[in-house]
Amino acid sequence: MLVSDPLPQVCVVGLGYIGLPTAAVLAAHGLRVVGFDVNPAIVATINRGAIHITEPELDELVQQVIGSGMLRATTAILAAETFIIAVPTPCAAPDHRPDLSCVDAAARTVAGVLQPGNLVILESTSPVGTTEHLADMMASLRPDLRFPREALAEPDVCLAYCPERVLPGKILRELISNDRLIGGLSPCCTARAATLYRTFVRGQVFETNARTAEMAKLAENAFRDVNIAFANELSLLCDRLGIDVWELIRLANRHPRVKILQPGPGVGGHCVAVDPWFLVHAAPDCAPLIRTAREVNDAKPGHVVAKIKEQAQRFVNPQIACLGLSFKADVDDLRESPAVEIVRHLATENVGQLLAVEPHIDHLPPALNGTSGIRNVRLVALEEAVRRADILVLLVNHRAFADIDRRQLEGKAVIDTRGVWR
Ligand code: SAJ
Repeated sequence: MLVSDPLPQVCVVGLGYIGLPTAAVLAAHGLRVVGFDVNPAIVATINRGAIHITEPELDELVQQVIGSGMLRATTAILAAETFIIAVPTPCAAPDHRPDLSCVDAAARTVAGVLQPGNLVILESTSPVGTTEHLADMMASLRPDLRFPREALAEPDVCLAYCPERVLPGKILRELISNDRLIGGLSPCCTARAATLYRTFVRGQVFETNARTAEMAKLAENAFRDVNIAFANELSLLCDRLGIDVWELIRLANRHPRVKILQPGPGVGGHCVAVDPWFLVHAAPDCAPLIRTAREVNDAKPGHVVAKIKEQAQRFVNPQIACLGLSFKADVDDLRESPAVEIVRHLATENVGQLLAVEPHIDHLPPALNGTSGIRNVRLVALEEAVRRADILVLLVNHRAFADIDRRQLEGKAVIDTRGVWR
């Protein structure tokens, strides 16, 4: 950056599934944006106008805002007017404790360049109290600045929590159209953050406090998890009672106040499968339902494995085609994917020859290749897998799989965990 360059209006910290689209959308709305990431390969890719993730229309937008100079990426943190922190907050094994190390590292990095008048926004899904924790941390790193604690009317630095709520696959659309919750550590923090989001959000912007906004994000994903657990539990009951769960749900949903979600091979991704644990961890005695839902959904891959093994007994060294590895339809994201867990389980137990099909990737993830000692999984094209398979397992409802000519399934054992081929 040249000394004469104006201060970026926004610095987005973390250029992943949320940070990069957010940075690009802000830049497309006329703000000077710099994106910071610790990964030099990601930064180089973005500065070439390319992207490192799969998300519809994101490549064109990034190319456009990099080309216009409104967005650039860096591995060196720069001063800016506003910082948006969008880094991962996984939960750590074995007790699902929230892992805030990336948020803490981001806050330390930002603290080093803070100036009076700055606004810091946390978007990462976080346990209740994290925004207050960041204010405490930054205050101890920057005793020269006043942070918004103890009802300070005009702090030097404002802090707010503004959860992202976008659905992978529809991120660019939902970033703009979804309602947003803005929870500042004080009313003036809330107002400042709300003004920023109103520059690009066409949904409503609701103002609240940081703790409520943090909890709302966790409640939304726990709500979805509990509802999917209900559908998954119904699928087990239906299997036992000889009923087609997909027909059952279709018919039950004809009731005006019933809207049952879809069962599947389990719940994956870095959000719905993780965030409810933040609530359980905060107060285990208050959250038995949320915990049980997590356990029901986490047990689902095991039920699918048991079904496949039952079918496999009919063959000598069967060829098993596993269609889909991502955590849900039409995305390339394999994080916390129940499909990967199922294939890995089959591979570890040497249940036949495994033919994995995943149109969104070029090579198998470490969990399924020689890196983890697994040698009986091959990534193959859909046609080859379908042709060779004795057992066909549909794990992800990718569009490409729905269109398979049903005659190709004839004579094969079929396990359709998503109800696509009914
Ligand atoms: N799933 C089912 N049955 C269903 C719906 C989903 O088995 O009826 C499974 C999916 O296959 C997947 C998992 O649940 O494995 C999660 O998928 P999802 O589409 O429900 O959610 P995510 O993880 O892609 O995005 C969620 C969204 N949260 C809610 O819908 C409440 C999104 O709005 C959030 O922004 C995102 O989490 C996040 O980042 O927190």
